[in-house]
Amino acid sequence: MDYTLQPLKYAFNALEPFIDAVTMEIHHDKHHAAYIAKLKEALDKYPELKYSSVEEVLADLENLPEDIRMAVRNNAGGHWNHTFFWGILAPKNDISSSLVEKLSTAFGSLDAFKEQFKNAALSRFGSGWVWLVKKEDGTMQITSTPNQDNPLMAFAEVKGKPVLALDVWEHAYYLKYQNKRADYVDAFWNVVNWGKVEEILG
Ligand code: MN3
Repeated sequence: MDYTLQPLKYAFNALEPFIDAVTMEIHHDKHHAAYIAKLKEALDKYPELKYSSVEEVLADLENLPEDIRMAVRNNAGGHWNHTFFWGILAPKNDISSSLVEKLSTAFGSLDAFKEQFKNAALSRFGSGWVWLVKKEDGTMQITSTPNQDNPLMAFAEVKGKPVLALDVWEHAYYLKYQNKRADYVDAFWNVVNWGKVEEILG
């Protein structure tokens, strides 16, 4: 498995003023890097375990040796979640009329979708993530997970393919927004890479 931290496809300050450069740099270079290092450290204890991708690890958590299972769950989750998150952010954020239509069909309207997503972000107690998921039956659902769990994990409350994600750990917003998670969620809509979201949704 490749343990390289991929660079962002945009500059740390590209999402200003909505997500500040210092937060982006620490979040990517320190937090994300640490998840990768700790994942490697855990899996290195069992060289006989061979995985070719993070997805493969996430799908196999229940079969891991118990002494590394939680470390792998947290850190493979952290690695996957952050890689995904960087990909659905962008400084330019036009949303197509076809995606607005899909979200409106599923949630009532684009505003209603944003409202429900925000409510999920605000009601996640402590650290975690909010997701828009495409389920196996093709329908979309908003869900949230604690810590670094995600909808790809077998035990997730709502399973499916992540389409959009928001990191609601304090490290993602505290420098700029302090305790105002709601303001961070509102700002997030300005830096969503809707083109990418639509591509993933398929
Ligand atoms: Mn984070």
